[in-house]
Amino acid sequence: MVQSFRAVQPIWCPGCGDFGVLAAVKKAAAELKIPPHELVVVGGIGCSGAIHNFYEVNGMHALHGRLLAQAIGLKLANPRLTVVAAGGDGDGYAIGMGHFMHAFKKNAAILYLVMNNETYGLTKGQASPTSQIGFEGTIEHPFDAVLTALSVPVPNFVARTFSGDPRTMTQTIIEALRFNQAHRGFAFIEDLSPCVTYNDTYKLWREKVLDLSKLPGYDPTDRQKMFELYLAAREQGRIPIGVMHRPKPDQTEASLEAQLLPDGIGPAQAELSIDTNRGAYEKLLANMG
Ligand SMILES: Cc1ncc(C[n+]2csc(CCOP(=O)(O)OP(=O)(O)O)c2C)c(N)n1
Ligand code: SF4
Ligand SMILES: [Mg+2]
Repeated sequence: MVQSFRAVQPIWCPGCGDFGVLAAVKKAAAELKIPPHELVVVGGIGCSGAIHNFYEVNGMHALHGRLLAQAIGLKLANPRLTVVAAGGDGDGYAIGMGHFMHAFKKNAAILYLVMNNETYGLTKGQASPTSQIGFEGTIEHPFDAVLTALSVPVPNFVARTFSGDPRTMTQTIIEALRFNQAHRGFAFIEDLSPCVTYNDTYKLWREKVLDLSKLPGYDPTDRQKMFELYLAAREQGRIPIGVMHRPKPDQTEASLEAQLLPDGIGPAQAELSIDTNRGAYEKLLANMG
């Protein structure tokens, strides 16, 4: 259920990357002056998915891997809300994989923030879809969500950030939320958010991240060029970060809710009083008889 309540102290381990994400979301919402009652954070299942408990806005704890369906439903019920879905790599890319792929093509103007720590933190450190070969004995190749996102030919906003660089993360979230506010469509940010207890990758990731925006030829409006830069960075053993897709204004199409609800009013805001709708109710009752 959607509810408003008092935030509690985070239960995350000291040093968990998710603290950085929470702080960045708070700063971004403050910078954009989004009133708390107009912001909803939908959490997945996992350590990361508890994020909405630690922030005094509307919160919703989703089913495992189903946070995107619930977040898109919220946006369609009331398109004036700013909706942030936030969860883990296990939640989003394992049990939630089907919904993840479809979210890009649906293109509702919500922000999906994945805290990727390459493990299932909450259930004590098993391998997840993004785990490296050898982690907890896994022999499968890691899944790359940003590369997959780039392959969906829809003018979404796509980025990867690193909890070790909170300033860039905040700026990226601000840009993503502005993209949503303009009803330009779906925004996806994968944050590299280390699990200091079961998979402490801070040092390794600090060495390996490569901000593609610093490279010559960087152009996030050009999907083909971004693929080339991204794959070249991967081949050098680096982890690409930065905005990977930022459609030009003329590449934009109206988001799902803007197309379905052109007057900007969803069912949650509809006028349901008997007097106003008496004619429609009577017609309905007559058809039932
Ligand atoms: C239907 C269902 N299957 C499995 C679980 C057990 N489970 C809880 S959290 C989780 C994965 C958490 O990993 P991730 O999404 O990466 O979040 P993290 O804890 O790492 O932030 C799993 C498998 C569950 N709660 N519900
Ligand atoms: S177990 Fe890992 S992901 Fe969960 S709170 Fe602790 S450090 Fe964070
Ligand atoms: Mg995880």
